[in-house]
This record gives sequence, structure tokens and C-alpha cells, in this order.
Amino acid sequence: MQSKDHIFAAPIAQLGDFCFDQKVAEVFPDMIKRSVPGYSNIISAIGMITARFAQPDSQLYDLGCSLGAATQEMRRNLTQPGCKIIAVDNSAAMLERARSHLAAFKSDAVVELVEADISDIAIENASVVVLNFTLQFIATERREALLASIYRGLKPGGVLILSEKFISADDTVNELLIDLHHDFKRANGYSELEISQKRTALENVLRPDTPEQHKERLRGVGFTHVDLWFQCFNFGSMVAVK
Ligand code: GEK
Repeated sequence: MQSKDHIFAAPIAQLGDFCFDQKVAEVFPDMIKRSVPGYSNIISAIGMITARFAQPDSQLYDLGCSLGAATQEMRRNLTQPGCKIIAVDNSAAMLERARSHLAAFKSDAVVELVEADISDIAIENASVVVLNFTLQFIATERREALLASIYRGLKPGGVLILSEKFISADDTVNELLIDLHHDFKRANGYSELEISQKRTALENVLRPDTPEQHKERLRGVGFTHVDLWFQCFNFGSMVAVK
């Protein structure tokens, strides 16, 4: 049975910053499905993109892997020989659960789980790199260096899949997308209190950029082929090909 997310259901007197601890890891699959519009479509597409872009004898990275949903989809779609998937997260609670989650599926593909800050790891010999709703938690001033190191570590023809929560440069559209996202959460059973407490807890932790800022940053570090392939309200996903 999957545990249901009630983390912000009761009033919390002192709302601290959101963090990926044991409590969050326990309810994570429920939380992300009910909070991120398009999440399961994006996970499926990560599998399809992996099938097209994985190169023989290369490495595939899932940066900020949480419970390994994208890792599992990459592994399922990997047909090239000699590949290794490296799944990285700095939350011990997430990685512990990712380990047992991934062990539940049979596969020949090699998966290495690494507990580390994604800004500190070396990206090497990569054909596919996934940042599925993770870059948004990295300090804005550190984003470019991380993307530059991903670009350097990718082989020619390699791909980065970057999914993020966005803001819109147009204030009216921005408000509309935020309202639609809150409608989506209400429709998935979250109360007004849960929505507003989660919003406050994320304020200092999740800093979204516009799609245009992302594209500019990706081109700035060297990617020549960059575009949005999916968007639902203020959530979306981009591909950048080296
Ligand atoms: C999925 N990709 O299900 N270094 C390593 N990990 C980090 C860092 C960091 N600096 N900062 C945050 N994280 C997943 C979903 S969730 C998205 C990704 C969300 C990790 C953090 O511990 C968490 O597991 C993940 O990034 C973000 O496809 O919760 O909105």
C-alpha cells in the first residue's frame, strides 16, 4: 500500500523550510503524483528518450533521483550494451527507499546509487542525463556551473532532459498558471490549508526560472539544440542535445 501525503494537513505553528527527510520519502510517490501535473507522462517520456539516446558503453545519470522512478524507467528502456546508470541524491532517506524500490524489479542493467550533492559529482562518458525536478532546488548562482559540467561530461549526440517548475515572464499568465496548479491540487484532494502551508514551506527552497531563462542558460553552456517538449500549467520538461 502506498502511504498518502498528509504532511501539511494539520496547521503547523512554525513552518520551517521544506526538506527531503524520512517523512517526505515515505509519502513521496503519492505527493509527487498529486502535486506535479504531467509527472507520469514525463517519466514515460524519459524512458522513450533513453531508448533513442543511450549509447553503447556509456553512463546514464539520474540527478536528484528521489525514489528512482526515472532510474527505473531508464533501466527498463535500456537496450545498449555496457551501460551503467548512476542515480544520485543527497537525501539518505530517499536513497534508502530507492534501493529497495529498484531491487523489486528484475534487470540486467547496472545501477549505482550515490549519496552526494549533484554539484559535487563528476559527469563522465554520459549519453543521457536526467534532471527531473531537481535543478529548481539548486541555488540559482550554482545552476550554470552544474549545467556546464553536464555539457562537458556528455558525449556528442548525448541528451539532457530537464524538467522544472516554471514561472511565466507575463504576470497575468503567471498568476493563471499558479491558480490552475492549485486547482489541480484541489482536484487531487489537497485542502486549502495543505496548499498554502506547502507553498510557504517551499518559498525559500524552490526557486523557479522562466522557460526562456532555462533555454538561455543551456545555450550559454554550449547546447545547440534546446527546446521545451512538454508543459502542463507551470510545470514542464526540456531537451538539450549536445
Ligand atoms: C523523480 N527526480 O521522481 N544534490 C542531490 N540531490 C538533491 C539536491 C542536491 N543538491 N537538492 C535536492 N536534491 C525525481 C524527483 S524531487 C522533486 C526529484 C520534488 C534531491 C532531493 O533530495 C529530492 O529527492 C529531489 O532532489 C527532488 O523523477 O520533490 O519536487
